[in-house]
Amino acid sequence: METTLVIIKPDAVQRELIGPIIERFERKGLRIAGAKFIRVPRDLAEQHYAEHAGKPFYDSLLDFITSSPVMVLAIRGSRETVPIVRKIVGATDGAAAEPGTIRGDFGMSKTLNLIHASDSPQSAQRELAMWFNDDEIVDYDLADQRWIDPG
Ligand code: FUP
Repeated sequence: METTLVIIKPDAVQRELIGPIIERFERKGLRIAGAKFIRVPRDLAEQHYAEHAGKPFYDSLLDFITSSPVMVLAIRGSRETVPIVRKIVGATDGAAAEPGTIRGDFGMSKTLNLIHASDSPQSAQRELAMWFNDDEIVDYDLADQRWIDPG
């Protein structure tokens, strides 16, 4: 089992795309292991985007992610969840992202790019710990798991 962090960003919330985005993960056979709808505190945004500190887009990135509520998700699958979710999300810039991906289908901006997904298992662990307490991640089986990935 592998779990990753997804953030449905302010632009997707404002454009009422929470449902269509979550549907893509559910249809793939991934499950929601944690979910919260919050306005992002500035210090958490700084911690989350620490690797981008000093880059030209950093301040506007913080302004954007704190500008309106976000939906934070822990998404869990039987294996390779991090790369699977990154494929479903698509390339950073919506203009370049492949059709069929979330960013490719719903957006065309590099900044307002709808969604964040952890880029490695290490990042996923770090980011899940940043956004969720242990007791906010729920472990359970999907009833149809044996029809999704029997292993
Ligand atoms: P991604 O892993 O696809 O979410 O993208 P990055 O980690 O490279 O970038 C993190 C966020 O910074 C992106 F979601 C959007 C923002 N960004 C910009 O606004 N401008 C850029 O040139 C690059 C990234």
